[in-house]
Amino acid sequence: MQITADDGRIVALQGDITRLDVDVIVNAANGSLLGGSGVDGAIHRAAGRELYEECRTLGGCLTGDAKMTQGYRLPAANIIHTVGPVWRGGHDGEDVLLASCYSKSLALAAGVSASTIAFPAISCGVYRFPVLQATQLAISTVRRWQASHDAPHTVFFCCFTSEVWAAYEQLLA
Ligand code: AR6
Repeated sequence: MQITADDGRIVALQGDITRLDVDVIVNAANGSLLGGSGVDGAIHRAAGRELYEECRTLGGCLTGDAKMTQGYRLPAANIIHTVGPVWRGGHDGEDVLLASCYSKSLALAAGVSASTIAFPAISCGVYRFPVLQATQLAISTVRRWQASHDAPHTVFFCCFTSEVWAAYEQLLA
């Protein structure tokens, strides 16, 4: 199932991000960039050992920042690894940091002229960010980017849980 916004530049869909045939997928990583659980674990398993080897050369990543690697065994040519904020109640700059994950990832994707990019629900798993708030922030940050940039043309929000899917369904319907 998927929902496409009127202008065709935002699509929400259900599924496993490692299977998507897009130019770039985004990973919800941690500061070490050396792998973890959740979507991070799935991406490292699917891309293979070479991804880990490249990540070791990157020197980690700050919260709210993003770094790009090759996609290796994934259909996607590149992976952008971003580090979302841990939810600490909302008074610790979480909104600004999460928005930064989306905008920095979009800028890196534009830098390789990506036409399509897929995001997981950054910070909505282990990092416990409230799903509806994260979803609103993701859509508004992407819309702000798209208002002044042609690339990436289409942004996919890949929903792995029914809660995340329900939030996008509510906001895009
Ligand atoms: N495809 C798409 N989304 C997925 C997949 C998948 N294959 N697997 C899980 N998700 P999380 P975070 C969803 O915990 O909250 C890791 O250990 C998941 O259901 O992966 O940013 C990192 O190394 C949820 O909706 O990321 C960090 O230490 C969303 O992806 C930490 O977790 C994000 O959940 C990052 O925590």
